[in-house]
This record gives sequence, C-alpha cells and structure tokens, in this order.
Amino acid sequence: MHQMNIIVPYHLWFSSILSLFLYHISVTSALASSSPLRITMPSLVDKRATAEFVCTTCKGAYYSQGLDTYRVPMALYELNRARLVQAMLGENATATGVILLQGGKQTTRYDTDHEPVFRQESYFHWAFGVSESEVYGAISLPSGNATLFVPQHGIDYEIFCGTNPSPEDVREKYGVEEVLPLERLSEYISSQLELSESSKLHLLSGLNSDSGNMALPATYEGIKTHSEKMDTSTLFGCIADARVYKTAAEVEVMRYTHWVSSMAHVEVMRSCRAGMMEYQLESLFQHHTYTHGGCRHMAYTCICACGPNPAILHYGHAGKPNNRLLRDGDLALLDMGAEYHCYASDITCSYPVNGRFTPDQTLVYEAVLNAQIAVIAAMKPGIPWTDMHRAAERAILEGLVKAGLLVGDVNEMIAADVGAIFMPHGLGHLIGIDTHDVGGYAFGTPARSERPGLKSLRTARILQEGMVLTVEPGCYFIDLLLDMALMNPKQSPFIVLERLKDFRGLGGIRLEDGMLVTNEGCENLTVCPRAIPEVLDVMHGGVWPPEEDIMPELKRNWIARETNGNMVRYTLPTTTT
Ligand SMILES: [Mn+2]
Repeated sequence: MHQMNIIVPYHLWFSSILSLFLYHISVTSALASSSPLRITMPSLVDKRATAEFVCTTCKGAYYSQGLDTYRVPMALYELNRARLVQAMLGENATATGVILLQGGKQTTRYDTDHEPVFRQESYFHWAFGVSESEVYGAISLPSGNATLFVPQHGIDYEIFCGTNPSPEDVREKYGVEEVLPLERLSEYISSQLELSESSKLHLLSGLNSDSGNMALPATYEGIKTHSEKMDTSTLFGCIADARVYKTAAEVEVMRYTHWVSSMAHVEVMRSCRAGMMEYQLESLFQHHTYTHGGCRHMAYTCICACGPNPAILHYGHAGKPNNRLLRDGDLALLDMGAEYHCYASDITCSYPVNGRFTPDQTLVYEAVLNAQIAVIAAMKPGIPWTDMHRAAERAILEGLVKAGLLVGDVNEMIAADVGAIFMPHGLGHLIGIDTHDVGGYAFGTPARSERPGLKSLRTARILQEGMVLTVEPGCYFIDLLLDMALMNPKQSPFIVLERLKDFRGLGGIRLEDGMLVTNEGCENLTVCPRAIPEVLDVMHGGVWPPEEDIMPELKRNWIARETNGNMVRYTLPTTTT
C-alpha cells in the first residue's frame, strides 16, 4: 500500500464556504464584463451559500451508482442554477420572467423501435442533473426557484417500464423547489409571464463552435402564444459562459471520472500484449470503468490505435473500428475516457505493446512528455491558450532536432508552421459535461487563429481559475502531411530526409491529461503513469499508484476512494532520479 503523508478528506479539502462564495462572485463578475455585477438579491445569495454548503457536506439528495461510486450532490445543480441566475441578473438586475430549458428526448434507431440508451442533453443536465428524458425545467427570475415538469406516463408505460414516480418522488430525488405534471407547463409559463409587464420567457439558442450545430430553444404546444415575450438573446451566452468555469463540486466529479479512467488505463497497460486486437483494449477499458466506476457511458468513442494507426487522428470510427492485430514492435496510442453523471474525462496513454521502447520511440515519447511538462509548468490564470499550444510545439520541435529528424532554428521552424506537420491538432480543449465543452469561441473571447495548428484549437481563451482543459500534445508521422511538407520550399529545408524514413510508419504518440486551472497554477486530474520507468514498471506488473512520485512536475493528484464513495487526496514522497 502506498504511503499517505497528508490525508485530506474531500469535504475538508474544499475551501471554506466564504472563500468559495467569493470565488464564484469573482467568476460571475468576470462573466458580466460589460456591466458590473450587482448582487441585490439576498434570498439568492442565501440560496447559493446553502447550495455550496450542501455540496461540501454531501447532505441532501445525491446521484450515485451504488457500492463505492461517487455521490454527486444535487446541490451541485442548485449552485449552477444560482450562478446562472446571477449571470442573468448581471445583465439586467430587474429581470423578471422565467428561464425554460427542455431536456433531451428518447430517440429510436432509424425506422425501428430500438431505443439507444438515453443520455441527457448537456445544458439541461448542467442546470438540473436529471437523468430521465422528456422533462422540462423552469427557473423563475429573480428568485431562482426551480420547477421540473415530468411526463405522466400511462398504464402501458408502468407495465413495461416500471412505476411512474410521483412528482413528490422526483422532487426528493432532484432537490428542486417544485415538480409538476408536464400538462401544467403551459399554464405555469403563462402565470409566470403575467407577473409583470416586463417579464420575459428566456429560451436557449446559440451555436456550438465545435460542431457547428445550434442549441435549440425549448418548445411545447401553445408556446407561440408568448412569442412577443420570448427572448433568445440572453440565456445562451450566460449559461455557456457559466459552464466554462467549474465549481469545486463539479471539479470533484471530474476528479472522480479522471481517476476511474486513469485506473482503467493502468489495467489496459498491464494487459496489453502483442497478439491482442485493438478492440480488446477498448473492451477492457469499458469493463473497468463500468464495473469499478459505475460509468455507463464513454465520454467519446475510444481511439485504440496501434502500429501505424495513431497517425489517423480520429481512428476508431465505424470505418476503422479498432480492429488491428497488435504486433511486436507496435506503438499503441489509446485515447479513452468514461463519463459519470454526464461529467467527462479524456485521457490518452501511448506505449509500445511489447513493453520495450526502441531508441526512436523513446526520442518521440520524450519530446511529447517534455511538451506536457512545459505546458503544465506554465499554465496559470492570465496565460493565453494559444501560448500554451506554441510552448508544446516548441518542445516537440526541440525533441525532433535532438532526434536528428529536423535541423535548424526552432523559432524559424515555428514561423514556417513546421510544428503543425507533426501536431496538426490543437493542444487541448475545455472539458466538462461535454468532452469538447462549450464556450470555446464565445462572444467577447479571442477569435480562432488562421495559422496551421493554432486554427485547430477549440478555444483561444485566456486561462482563468476554474477552467478545466485537456493538455494533449502529440507527435505523429502522417504521410500526407510529410509529403506536402517536402514539397513546401519553406518547410523542406528543416527536414532530414535520411532520418525521416526511420520514422515513417511509426504512427505517433500523444499524452493527454485533464488540467484544472487554479488561482496560482494548475492541478492534474489525471493520475496515469507518464515517465518511461513508470510505464515500463506497470507493464511488467508494478503497482499503481506508485509509492513515490518520480515526476512531481506533472502535478498529479493522488487519490484513494473510501467505501462511501468519498475521495481522499494524499501526497506521495517525491524523488528525483
Ligand atoms: Mn481530448
């Protein structure tokens, strides 16, 4: 068993209620940049302080998958709603009316009646934490009182799907102020809008900058009678921006998903052998995160790329379904993350399937690991994310110079976009309820660059406390990009042709951790083996977590889990070998 130096129960680890409160005030102040935040609602302040207190003590309603899985306090969502109301009032302190969000709908596959497992729509989940489909949620302004509207299914539903929970059951389960049958939604909205001449019906509408898809406004039969009072100009910006900044309670859920996924990666690392299929690694990961973590969903499709396949950045899709046989000498790049109660993790490990790095694999691995360390050393509030991308690129280019694959001045290489030949994707992205979380290119934030590499970033924001982002530098040998570079007179002089042939077909390496930006720097939510001796030790049967931290610069947070689902953080002795 590992040594525990400092044991901090998770509920004590949270800052005091007061500092948490001030933190959230500062976050919401930053959101309402155009107008100063006015806190004129004592009842809302009380509501928020209460929600924060409940989050830290884990009293009240919570979500859990039983056994020792994490207990997500429903107060987490109450706090999110309070933050949203504050952001809305920041725009207009006299705002009245009601916010209406529509939960996800159960779909069926094509023309059939097959129902894929339902997963809640992300904005709705952020505000209410409700697992079921076909639910609506309203938040009254300015009180912040929440009302859920739940469908009352008939007897056929009860026969095939089990008892219909009563509104009172739902109220207890989710900790909202009120639950009404869905039939009463129309009447409720009308009554809310009649309260004042200036009351608005605030609906969601806005562009997701990653997918290009729109978040659509809630709709129900009869909503058109309120078309003059509908407002789609305020809610989207406020809620998307609030989602960018994670509360301490949200970070704890993400710490859990990252820990579960990290331990699953370790299991896969231990089991990996030449002769296995890529999908068997995927299967092991899913088994571990579900059996030991209660994670029913993956946060995204697993990328289990071996041999030359890591050079296919989105490998694992239906046309390339993780079905290569692992061969002796292959590198594996495994990008897999589970989600728990809709909070995502996103982790990539890369290593040789036979447990032995070749000299060239070592050179590439160390270039990427140095990029990871350089970024983690520099991440803190106030730093532009584009600078971090450049820092990672620089470390990789320096590594490739050391490997004899590139020659020349690294600054000149960066000016000639040589970095994007080897790392065409962005350094990382916001993560939360979505793996590629919202708010990347929101109104009033830095615009997307047009330069190769930088243009692939899903956000160019300035880092702020409370953001969680992936840091995922990678170095790949993509024939198409290499051939284009050789034909580019600005890039080809940097490439040593003699050495390039040694690396073609090697695939690629990526290391991906989830990082929380703190007030003075950052914390790593991922606890995977990263240093080469750590990876080799685990592949040859070593214990994990280790007894000492040989790479404290990765800022990994060691945690153990108690039988009631609480996570306990501890520090490891550090050594510099
Ligand atoms: Mn990622």
